[in-house]
Amino acid sequence: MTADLFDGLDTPASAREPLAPGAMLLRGFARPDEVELLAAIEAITAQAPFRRMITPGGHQMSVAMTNCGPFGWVTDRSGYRYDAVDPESGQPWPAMSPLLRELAENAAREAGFPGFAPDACLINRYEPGAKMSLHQDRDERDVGAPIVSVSLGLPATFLFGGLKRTDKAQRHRLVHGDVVVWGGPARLAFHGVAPLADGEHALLGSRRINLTFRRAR
Ligand code: MD3
Ligand code: FE
Repeated sequence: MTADLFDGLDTPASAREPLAPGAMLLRGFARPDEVELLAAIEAITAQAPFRRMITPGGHQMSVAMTNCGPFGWVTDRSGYRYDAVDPESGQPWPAMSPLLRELAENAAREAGFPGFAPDACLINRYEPGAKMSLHQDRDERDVGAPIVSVSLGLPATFLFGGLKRTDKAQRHRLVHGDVVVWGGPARLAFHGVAPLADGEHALLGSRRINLTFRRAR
């Protein structure tokens, strides 16, 4: 018999790290799909380019964003919302390809959320210095559904706090190919990303891209 690293699913148990109740890190889960994922992102951004949106408070975000799927997350002076239309083009967001959707569904299943059916994928691009302040994701109708995040490119320090903004945050390093499923009690936790450090990634250059798959409606 081989060592009991495999438990019958397709991720070795050793690569599955619980971060907190409801939050499961699947180290390197997206690595086998990296080339196809980057091609899919290229195709999406050709139709719906990355843009730095404006918060309701009037600040321009340091992270550039776009979306794919039936709904996309947007912010402007009037607030945060999910919209079926890209406000820059007036067109629907690019489709969520089966590769992307199945990656998210498979990760969610591994983390104990079978039947996850994302209808939105927010794509964030960080260049050195870009950050995301502590926030909660609560614009989705059903917060019983998890969020699946996929990290690509440069490593980032991810901040994971509690249900109150002032709760002390844990820090986790997320690297290329890591996937995290955020559900259950972790779903409404405050979280953010520390300013991206300079660096060079073999496939992405001096950038980090994060995809978050959501059930918006
Ligand atoms: C924990 N993005 O887009 S992904 C976001 O790396 C966002 O770009 C970060 O926070 C990024 O909203 C973090 C990890 C993540 C995403 C959603 C969560 C962690 C989460 C929702 C609830 C709890
Ligand atoms: Fe978030």
